[in-house]
Amino acid sequence: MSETNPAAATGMSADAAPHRYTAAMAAEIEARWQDFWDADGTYAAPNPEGDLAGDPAVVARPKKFIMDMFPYPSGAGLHVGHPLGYIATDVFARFQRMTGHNVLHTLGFDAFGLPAEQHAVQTGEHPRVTTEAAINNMKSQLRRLGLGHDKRRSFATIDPDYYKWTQWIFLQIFNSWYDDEAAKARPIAELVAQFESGERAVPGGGSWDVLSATERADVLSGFRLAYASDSPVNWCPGLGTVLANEEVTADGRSERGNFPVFKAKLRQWNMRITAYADRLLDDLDALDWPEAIKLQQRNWIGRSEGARVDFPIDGEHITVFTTRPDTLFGASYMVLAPEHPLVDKFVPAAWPEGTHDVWTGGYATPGEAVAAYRAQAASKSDVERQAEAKDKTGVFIGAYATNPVNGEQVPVFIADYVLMGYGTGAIMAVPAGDQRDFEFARAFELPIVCIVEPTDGRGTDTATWESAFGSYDAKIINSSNDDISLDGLPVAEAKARITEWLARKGIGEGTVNFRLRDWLFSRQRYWGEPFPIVYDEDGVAHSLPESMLPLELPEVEDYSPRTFAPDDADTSPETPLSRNEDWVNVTLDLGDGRGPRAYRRETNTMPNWAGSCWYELRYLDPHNSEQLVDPEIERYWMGPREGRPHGGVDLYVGGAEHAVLHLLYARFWSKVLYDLGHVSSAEPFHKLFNQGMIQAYVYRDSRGFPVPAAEIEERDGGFYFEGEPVKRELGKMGKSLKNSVTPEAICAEYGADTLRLYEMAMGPLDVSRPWDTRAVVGQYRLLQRLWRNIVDEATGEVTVVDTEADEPTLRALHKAIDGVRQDLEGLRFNTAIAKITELNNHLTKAGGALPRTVAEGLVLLVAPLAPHIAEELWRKLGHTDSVVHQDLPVADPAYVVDESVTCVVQIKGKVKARLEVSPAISDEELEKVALADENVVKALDGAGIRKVIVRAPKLVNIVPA
Ligand code: ANZ
Repeated sequence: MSETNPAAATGMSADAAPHRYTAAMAAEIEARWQDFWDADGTYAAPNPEGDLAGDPAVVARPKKFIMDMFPYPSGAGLHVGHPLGYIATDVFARFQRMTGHNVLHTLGFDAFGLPAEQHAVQTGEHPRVTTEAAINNMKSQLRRLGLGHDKRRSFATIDPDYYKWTQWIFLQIFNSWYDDEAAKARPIAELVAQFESGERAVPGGGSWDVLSATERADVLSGFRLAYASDSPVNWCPGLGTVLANEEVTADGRSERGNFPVFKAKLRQWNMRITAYADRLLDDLDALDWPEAIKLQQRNWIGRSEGARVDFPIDGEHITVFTTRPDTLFGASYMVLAPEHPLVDKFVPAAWPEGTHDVWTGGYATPGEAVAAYRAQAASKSDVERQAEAKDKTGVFIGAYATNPVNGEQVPVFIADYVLMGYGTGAIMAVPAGDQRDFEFARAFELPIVCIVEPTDGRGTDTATWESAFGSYDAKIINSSNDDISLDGLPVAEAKARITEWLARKGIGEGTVNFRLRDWLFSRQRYWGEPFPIVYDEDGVAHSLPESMLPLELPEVEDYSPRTFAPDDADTSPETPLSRNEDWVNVTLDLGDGRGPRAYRRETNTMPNWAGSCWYELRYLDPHNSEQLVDPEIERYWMGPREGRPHGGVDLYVGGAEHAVLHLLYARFWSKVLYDLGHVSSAEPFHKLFNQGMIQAYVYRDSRGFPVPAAEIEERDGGFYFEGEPVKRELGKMGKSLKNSVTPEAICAEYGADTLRLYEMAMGPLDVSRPWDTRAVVGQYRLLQRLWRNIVDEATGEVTVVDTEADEPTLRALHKAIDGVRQDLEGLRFNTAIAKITELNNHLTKAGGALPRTVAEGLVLLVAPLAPHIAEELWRKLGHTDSVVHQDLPVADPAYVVDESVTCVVQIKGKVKARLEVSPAISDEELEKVALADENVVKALDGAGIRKVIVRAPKLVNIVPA
């Protein structure tokens, strides 16, 4: 695949140097050590107890739990972009092992997923078959990279032994409720006990014992952390399933596959993640995550402080949510979401006297106008409805409400810019302060009352305004009644005062509103975890007892979900599981004292996110058949420590695309398990790091089609394919852009150690970088020089001597040790490699046989990055135990500090400053340092410079102009 033959590239024939480090030798060394590590269990991390318990001395060390976001086993296999993060965590894990830690590092597979299922729909082949083949292929690809995984701890989410516990956790969530007072989840049985004893009033009134089983189930459903409900959901006909809000893109399409998404009313399972909104926000503070990801989570959760205010209408009231109760005196109309349930109640038979023409939409009656507008709104996604730039539409419903602060009659509209799913689904419109209201008011010729004194000089005559005015620094005006005045107050104070007034009058209260919605948790798919839920003849949902888990997926003939018409309320999607009557209809004894009965199984499956919501816990205790995880083992690996109050994985590396999906869901499950006492960690991942992407050049012909990148010729700065010029751009790596490079190809050409070094040397880990196959050879040469510094290429014998190293070599060695340690700790692998390269070059230049201590130091430094060659050299140096568990050397500070010399800086012959500089400093560098010195700048006092005479490292003489 590459033009360069590495043996030829070094200018010597293989015969002259039979023991040169070549691709063939790398292949042999790497395979041999990989076999050894597997057989020896070199990477087995001992647990404090259980079947993976091991050496207590190792367990006594500080622990490090280092994880990758586990991969979906794609049928296409890995290209060189995929392992970037896996190599990084492996280097870090090796470094931690060599600095006294008990390191848990392994990798499993997130294996339920759409691609295998779509393949099954098309071909009838069981998704398990394709998925397992893909897992095996990926395992062998990963093995070739020499990753130090504890393979005893690997699993796939599709293993029934694993999803048994996913189902078990679902039941924990189903069987619990959120106690707001205690601010935590509790078993639902404790809520039932409160209803029974009367300690808690039954919602809707009445006593618990007179309720029927169905009525009780309905009440509990309103509390359970997992509940089924009929609600408008995101229905994606293209995927044949409903989707969570997190899976719908900003332009209202499916994140996967980019299909349009519609709203449909369906009975679905939800997770009450909203109960945890505050804790999900608050606990972010103590996590060591990139600020950008924290911000995305904060925005997604979207906490808004404001007030609910009641607007009287026809002896009832409409409650609005506003973040600006201070603007109440400027509320000149109201808007309800078209779907708002109260609308129908207030729509009169005829338009009131004097109704403005533009308010009616041209309809003869309010009823017709409302019906027509609703139909129009239903066909749009939330995003389309909220789009900033669009013209505001709506209709008057024919009724007026009363503004509670000034008694004014305000017309009530429905308009699609108000969403049912946010706040109360109703707003008070303040056109002077809110741009959407302003545009609406202009379109519908509604009054715009100025209630904030503009600070931008536009004046208070709103007729001349071109937009709403919003500023928290401005003062409130035109806002008083007999009882309260906000005039002259700044916004924050006015908010506080009016909120207090509303509460006192019983017409409103301060409230916090969240953007976060409950998590839609069921899918109409085959290839997911079945719900451990059955329904009795009354439709009441029951949990399966733990003894019936795992509930395995049945064999089916047809994997496709059957779609339905989203606008037809009588149809519903037919799930692949529902066609299996034998599996669906069962007689079971649930052990609840009711004896064997007929039940119908839930036929939806869980979303793909379920398996990744808790997998870190299973790595800890993967074979436990009695418990999800032994609490003592969990506490050891995940429990809170100094500086990490919520516990969690010590390092979690993965792509930034999971900011609100996986990372939010996993945090939520952790908190439920924590509340229920199953784990000691309330957060799954203490430190998160997002690696950059490996990009690749895409070459396109004159028609814009990608052409194979491997066959491009470069000459005179241009690129050619079959003689024709092509254009080069940066893009993703992959089959469709014909620019994939496989790790196997690079391993065959240079070896896995070279590939590892190259990926780590390409740049800082969090930055995206273009792959360049031609540059890989640079790291290969580094390893060849390393080898040659220790091994005689003619005889294969080590050349080290048992003499003391000279001073410059000791300095070079200890500086490298010091720098590499710091860089590896800080995940700066590229600069660590630069320091090793520098040391290696120093040794090459110095010539002669290396002192043993220097050779060993060098090998140990290389070991985390290029473990195979390091293991080989370590053994050649006479050691009988693996390099993997050696201690990384510690730098002797005496050799690390730079010797420095004092440089005198003179201006017009007078000494103005003395600088401590490196003896090796260049004239240019020294001039820069001298001119930037504070005392020099002061002495020059702005005068120009005629001439600078530099005699590095001791003297700088400045002649001012
Ligand atoms: C009056 C007002 C005056 C408002 C003003 C804003 C500025 P966030 O910050 O996102 O929470 N709103 C409330 N519920 C809504 C819904 N269901 N659909 C669309 N808009 C809704 O925004 C809260 C503000 O968005 C609320 O405060 C309300 O408008 C609007 F100068 O009330 B405001």
